[in-house]
Amino acid sequence: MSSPRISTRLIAALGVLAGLLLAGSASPALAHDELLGTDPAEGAVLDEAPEAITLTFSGVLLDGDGATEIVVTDAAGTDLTAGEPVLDGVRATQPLDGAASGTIEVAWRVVSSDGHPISGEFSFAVGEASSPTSESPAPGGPASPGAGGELLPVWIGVGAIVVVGAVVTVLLTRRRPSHED
Ligand SMILES: [Cu+2]
Repeated sequence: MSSPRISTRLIAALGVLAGLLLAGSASPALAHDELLGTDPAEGAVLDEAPEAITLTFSGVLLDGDGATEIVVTDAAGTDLTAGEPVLDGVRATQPLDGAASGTIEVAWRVVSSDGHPISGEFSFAVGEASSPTSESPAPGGPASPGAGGELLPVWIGVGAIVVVGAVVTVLLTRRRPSHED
């Protein structure tokens, strides 16, 4: 009577393994909305400071307390924003005070239509790019934290294989003595 019970355990263990592998391989980043474009565009050089910055995404952004944050600063770190960002469907608009020059950095964070926050940054220039900023690109770049986060599900999958493999080995080893009586 012990053989059918072991088979059931084996199937259960393999089911858990399959579930963990599926969970590990499904990349949550695929479901996120993407930033499709900005106005001004990344790297643009304008004659005058814009009155607002508009970000356009691939999905309708979720509103909420502090959900949308757009930080706009000049090379000296001065805050250039005028009031709160305004959400309109797939667009987020941040009004500016309109009196800046040099390189202007924009760091944004919004809540994707799937409920997860996404963020990024870009820069443009008014008049002439400020030399300290244009000569020192950020080391690592914005892709580094995302790449590290993607590794976690892979290690969960590898851990699951090791654990389930050990369980299956124990079950198969135990099966032999009971089979002989
Ligand atoms: Cu998501």
